Amino acid sequence: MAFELPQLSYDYNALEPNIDARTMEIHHTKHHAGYTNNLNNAIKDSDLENQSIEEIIKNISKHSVAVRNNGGGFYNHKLFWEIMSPNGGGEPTGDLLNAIKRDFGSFTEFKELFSKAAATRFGSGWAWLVNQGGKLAVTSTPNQDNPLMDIAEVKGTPIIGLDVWEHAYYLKYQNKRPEYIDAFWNVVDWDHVAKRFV
Ligand code: MN3
Repeated sequence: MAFELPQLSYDYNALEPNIDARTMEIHHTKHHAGYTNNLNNAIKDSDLENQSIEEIIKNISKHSVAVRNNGGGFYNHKLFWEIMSPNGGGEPTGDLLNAIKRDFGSFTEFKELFSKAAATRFGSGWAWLVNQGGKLAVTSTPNQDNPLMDIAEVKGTPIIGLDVWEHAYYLKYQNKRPEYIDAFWNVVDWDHVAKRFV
């Protein structure tokens, strides 16, 4: 059974002005579609065709580089679209906010830590907020790796992922990655993130 490119729950221009429509369209229809097709080609006629993307990723050290790169790319972008919304921004509430305060001191300190992880990830990669069995942690990964992978330095279940590959921001922000990171906070869907935390 082949993996399918997930549809977005909002239009390509819905995250303007924080993320521009052209970037969203190319990112979804070219990049994410490419990872999806390449993943399907990489697992064709193998037993991985019967596994979920989570199962594949958790045992990534056993699989090919093509499965690692494209399986990661498939999973990471699916999560990325889901944790953003045109009605996003603001601050989390409830259990998630309490956990952020407990593990990072305050929401502001969490944002600073996450933004720094995103800004200082050298080259292409992702910044993450992960759940480590109830405890929250911030980390980053290179390329299309993610914290579910058995090869990850810092492991956990991703609840926020921010794509900091240049293809995610270059059309609008050029080399100003920190401005893209600042804008990202305006579109984070905290209701969805809270569901992933539970
Ligand atoms: Mn990307």
